[in-house]
Amino acid sequence: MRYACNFTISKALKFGVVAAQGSLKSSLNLKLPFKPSRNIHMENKENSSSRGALIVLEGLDRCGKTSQSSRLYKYLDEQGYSVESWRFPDRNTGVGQMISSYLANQAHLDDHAIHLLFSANRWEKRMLMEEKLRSGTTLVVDRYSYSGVAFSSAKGLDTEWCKAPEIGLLAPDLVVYLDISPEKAAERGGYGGERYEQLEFQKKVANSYLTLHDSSWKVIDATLPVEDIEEKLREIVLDSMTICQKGKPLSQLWPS
Ligand code: FDM
Ligand code: MG
Repeated sequence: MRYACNFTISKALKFGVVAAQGSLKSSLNLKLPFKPSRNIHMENKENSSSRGALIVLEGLDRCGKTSQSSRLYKYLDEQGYSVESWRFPDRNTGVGQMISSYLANQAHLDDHAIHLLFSANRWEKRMLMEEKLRSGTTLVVDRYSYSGVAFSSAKGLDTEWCKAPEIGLLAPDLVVYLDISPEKAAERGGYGGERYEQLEFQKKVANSYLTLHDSSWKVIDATLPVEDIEEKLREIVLDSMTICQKGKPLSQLWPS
């Protein structure tokens, strides 16, 4: 599946500046001797709920998620946006360390128990996530609740049961699914020794992901050249950031 978009970055940015100039001029009734900056745009009353965007990258192991996340982060940062790069599982917390030893096959846990730990690992970051977004920081997140449900339901757990502990977490503004067949991903090599990095299991995960697509999803063909993926990603991410900057309310999982 390929993603096509007519909305260009330059159009989006231009619109932001023109809108800010127009509303400032009319409310202050004076000529601006300067080009309004993004800060001025955010202080405008109409944009009081302006915020950063929650951008999530999802896909099978070896689909290129992690390198695209870091390229995207670097680009946004260089452009002067307030942005942070996050990932789940966040292995730095106590819960994250339990998850990490499970994935390394050093700890053995019931499938339900590890599912709840992955979820708890997101809940322990939820408040910080909301604070960052409300303060105008965009978060580029490598895996989120969709990984949680796709991987656990691929083991045979009920999908609705898997979704339940995720209810109330912040819903992403955009989920980018980097689409690759399990066979092609495996051909790329570089599967580590972690628990889920096996072709037969990844096939089941791919099927689970298919059931999770919702209106926040965009699909990019992960077999395209890296630069092409990067360009498509930037375009849809900037589009989503523009909408959030204009004051899109935060919402919660799961969207209908
Ligand atoms: N994973 C990741 C889950 O099973 N549930 C989750 O909620 C999340 C976030 O953990 F195999 C799986 C997916 C992957 C593994 O992720 C570690 P990384 O991105 O390969 O570190
Ligand atoms: Mg991995």
